[in-house]
Amino acid sequence: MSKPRILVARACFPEVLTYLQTHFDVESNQADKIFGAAELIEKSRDKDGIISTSSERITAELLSACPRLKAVCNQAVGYNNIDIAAATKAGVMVTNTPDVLNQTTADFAWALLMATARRVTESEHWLRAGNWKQWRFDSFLGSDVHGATLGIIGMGRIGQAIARRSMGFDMQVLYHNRSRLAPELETHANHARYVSKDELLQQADHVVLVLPYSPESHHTIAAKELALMKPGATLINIARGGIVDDVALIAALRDQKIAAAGLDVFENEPAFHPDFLTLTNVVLTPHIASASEPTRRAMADCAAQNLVAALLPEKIGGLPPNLLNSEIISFR
Ligand code: 8YV
Repeated sequence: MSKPRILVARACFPEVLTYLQTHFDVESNQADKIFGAAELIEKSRDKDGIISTSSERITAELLSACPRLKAVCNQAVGYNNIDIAAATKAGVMVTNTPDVLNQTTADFAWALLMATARRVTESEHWLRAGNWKQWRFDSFLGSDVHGATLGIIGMGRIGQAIARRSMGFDMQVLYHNRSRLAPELETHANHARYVSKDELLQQADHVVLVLPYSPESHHTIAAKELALMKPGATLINIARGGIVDDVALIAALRDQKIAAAGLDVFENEPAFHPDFLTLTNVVLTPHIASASEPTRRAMADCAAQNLVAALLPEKIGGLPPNLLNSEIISFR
């Protein structure tokens, strides 16, 4: 029997590729070329499965052009790049990579928070530019992290991991979420207190965004929300571009309405708004929150295992472990 055909849409670890090749007839993209929409459809047309990243848009148009397609396995916990409703209708299973990246992503939220509050990258750039002629008592005064109030919007598994880390800094934690956590989870998350979004924005010294992107979460933080924040507050976004209105944020940073921001994600990334580069009170990173070696390997392994389960159920048995559209079963 011939092997199912798959597309690995972006460069992938050689060991994972070898594993996939034992099960599938693989078209890979080790050159890491960015496929345009039409090219991605062409590459996917004769495939049974795709291993994607959050950069590939799996649209209704692609799904209808690929009649053989049975599974899309995203190497990301977020899946706003995939039209899940269209996939379900087309009978295509969609999986993500939850949990394996929680701790690494939470670590990075803290890296951005610390760098932003204590002006780490700003002062380093100043030093590298040859400006350090004389030490000053009042240079690069930042805001404190210890003892401050941490506000987390989006209190899923990553948000809770961020909250737990705040214990060592003696912080109070406020959170806002679609629904309130069970009391034992709140306790475990440094006794996090559930509040409205407005209350969180008014009271937090450091606000961290960890919510998934959807039409409902579009511009969760825009001019109105930024105006509620404390003038000394910092905003950290490790979630998705589009959750923050970047134009409004640029204005708030420029006018010192808030002190600083740390951003790993942007609207229209990688083509982020150029005005960010004119500001010194923002730390900018290129969507790397989950990018530790072990975690990226774990994400790739997880997606590969989901694809084997989806296309070769006899090998593993049962449904793919991280199936997002389990209602698909009634469509098959
Ligand atoms: C990934 C992410 O790096 O998991 C997610 O949702 O945003 C990141 O961990 C990226 O999306 C790669 O697909």
